[in-house]
Amino acid sequence: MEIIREEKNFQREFKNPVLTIGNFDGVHLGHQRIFQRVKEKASEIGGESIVYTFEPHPVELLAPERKPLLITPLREKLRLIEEEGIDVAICANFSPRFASQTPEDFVKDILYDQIKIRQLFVGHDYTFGKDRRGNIAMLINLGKKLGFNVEVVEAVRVAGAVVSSTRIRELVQKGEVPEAAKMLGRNYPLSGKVIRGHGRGSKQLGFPTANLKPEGDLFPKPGIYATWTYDEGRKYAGVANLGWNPTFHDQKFSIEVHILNFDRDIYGQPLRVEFVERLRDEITFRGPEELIAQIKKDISQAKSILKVS
Ligand code: ADP
Ligand code: RBF
Ligand code: MG
Repeated sequence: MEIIREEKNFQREFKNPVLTIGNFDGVHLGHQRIFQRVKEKASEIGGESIVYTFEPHPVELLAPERKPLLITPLREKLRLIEEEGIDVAICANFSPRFASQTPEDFVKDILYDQIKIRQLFVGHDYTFGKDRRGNIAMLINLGKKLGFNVEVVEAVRVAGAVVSSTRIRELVQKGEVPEAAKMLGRNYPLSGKVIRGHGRGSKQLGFPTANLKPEGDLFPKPGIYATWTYDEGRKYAGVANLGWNPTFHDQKFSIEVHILNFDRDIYGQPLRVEFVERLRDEITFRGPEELIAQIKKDISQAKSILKVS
């Protein structure tokens, strides 16, 4: 996939561009359906499939008090869009200058004159621009006036509920990670490098935990989870703890994973942890013995959830 980081003056012409526009945070099942339509259309007319997205998330600039925690940091989002089989991702810098364009000017100057779209796909609830003035009706009208076709892709539902980035954020923050996974089409992950803690996991408890410095800022509800951890392309079952280690009066919030059947020094390495199911809240135990007994129970519960022995 080609990644273009400018919004204007593209270095080349696009061949029969079929484009969709949006934030696509999470690249969830609804987004995936839109990308499939774009790809189908592109292959039908021998054109290029293009996803036009923004960085940072427009709401961050337009209404900072409502700034969403991202499901997918930019790098992860682009990787997932590439996995969908899209040819080109255009990532426009959503600056104050960019935001000051009217929706009509943006569509005419950039999408129509510069990129020369003739086919546009949008999600069922797509809005853009200040006060959400850019909407589907406006796009359809502009399309008729300028000469491009707009197709609206219907919502995907999971157990009757419309799949949306907002809903997925809520589910993650409530610890309902299996429900989030059903909407995402994959488990909710956190990626980051392994950092140093107090060294207590291995020395005092016999359960070393890789402490993660996460890339994103959308965390599952604090507590204990069954997880899959990816290290150098290999997948390991495990148990993660998100919280403050109250038994040891730690002040700092930490994200730690004990990886099963694993014994390696991985300080400084990148790790990806997927949250499969929440087991319980963090508890203040009277001492390490009680905590150790509980961790053993957590591990056996996680094994049964992950179907490993
Ligand atoms: P810290 O407080 O620095 O996190 P720990 O005592 O929790 O120290 O040990 C964690 C470190 O041990 C990890 O960062 C990793 O390098 C190593 N390690 C070895 N085996 C495991 C395992 N099974 N799960 C997690 N980390 C492990
Ligand atoms: N610490 C707590 O204070 N309360 C807990 O309930 C708790 N549960 C944990 C469950 C698992 C599976 C793991 C791996 C750790 C847990 N911890 C808990 C964190 C523990 O205090 C921490 O890993 C060590 O202090 C080392 O950082
Ligand atoms: Mg640790």
